[in-house]
Amino acid sequence: MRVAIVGASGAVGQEFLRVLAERNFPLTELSLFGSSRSAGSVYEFKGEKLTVKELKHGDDFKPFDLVFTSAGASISKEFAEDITKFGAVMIDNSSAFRMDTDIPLVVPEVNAADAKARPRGIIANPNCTTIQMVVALKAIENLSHIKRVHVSTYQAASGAGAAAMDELELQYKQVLAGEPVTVNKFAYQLAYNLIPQVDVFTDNGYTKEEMKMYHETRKIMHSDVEVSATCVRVPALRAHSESVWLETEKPVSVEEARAAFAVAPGVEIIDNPAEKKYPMPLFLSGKDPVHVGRLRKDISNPNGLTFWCVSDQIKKGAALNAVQIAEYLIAEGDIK
Ligand code: 11C
Repeated sequence: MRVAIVGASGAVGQEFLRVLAERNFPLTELSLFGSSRSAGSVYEFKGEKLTVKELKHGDDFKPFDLVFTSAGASISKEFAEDITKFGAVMIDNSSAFRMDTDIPLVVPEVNAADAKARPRGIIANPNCTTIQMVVALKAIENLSHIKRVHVSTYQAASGAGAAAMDELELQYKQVLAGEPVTVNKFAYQLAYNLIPQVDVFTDNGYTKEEMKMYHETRKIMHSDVEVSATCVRVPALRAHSESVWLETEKPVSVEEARAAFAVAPGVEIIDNPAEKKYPMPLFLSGKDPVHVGRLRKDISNPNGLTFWCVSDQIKKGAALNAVQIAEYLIAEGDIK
């Protein structure tokens, strides 16, 4: 398996290197591509030094079977043809193609088989907030159809990239030193603050991030579920958290939901209020699962359940999900 990563210097690109090594992904060759700025950077993979090549139009992707892209939607659109024209499967972490009807949008725990029908050779990786929510929702959907979801997200700085994480750390230092605070990556200072806006606003008053949660959840789950999201940037570093209220067609008890989460692929329960055990982003960065806790009956709705979940945004929210899609295709013998 000859593999390439496009956007290798970014936070997700770097996570691809770690995840591929950690999972001993069956590759025979790994090449890194990036912008002219990151070309020449050297990264280590399993003891070998790899130099980032500049991403250019042409035939550079001819040797590859599989290409992970994470360099933003405009780069994905611009280079999709170059990447796929010789038969490579492109697993794209950007929002470029997610809602195109001929592009599968895949979370392996939910709709792995969708990855098989890819007329353009492209599979889209969903938005990080959607990925963790649908992994958890699937467990409940198996018990009774979910009609409605209300969700508030608590999104770490990592969602805006490595430079945003650096800026958050810098802001804390600057505030404590009484210095002027650097604000580049978000509309406002994030340190000691919460910002109830992720991405730009759309005409209906929701942000693009919130509308991604609506549309992507329906596409991945093949569902008419109604989703109303409020997405908030919080001063956590790299794991996103979500508060989820859902309404099922038939009532589902907490015991049934807990039993479903216990066996759900990709889910780990951390839920013992008596011992103050619940998922928290500080302690779950770098972990694979979607962690679910604070599970309880919604006292305002007999068909309602509510829970809290936390997952590493760069890992399951991006690189790990993409690698799991590739692993699925390999297991199915569906990649050349
Ligand atoms: C954030 N969820 O936390 C965003 C980042 O559509 O892939 C990922 C945006 C996307 O800022």
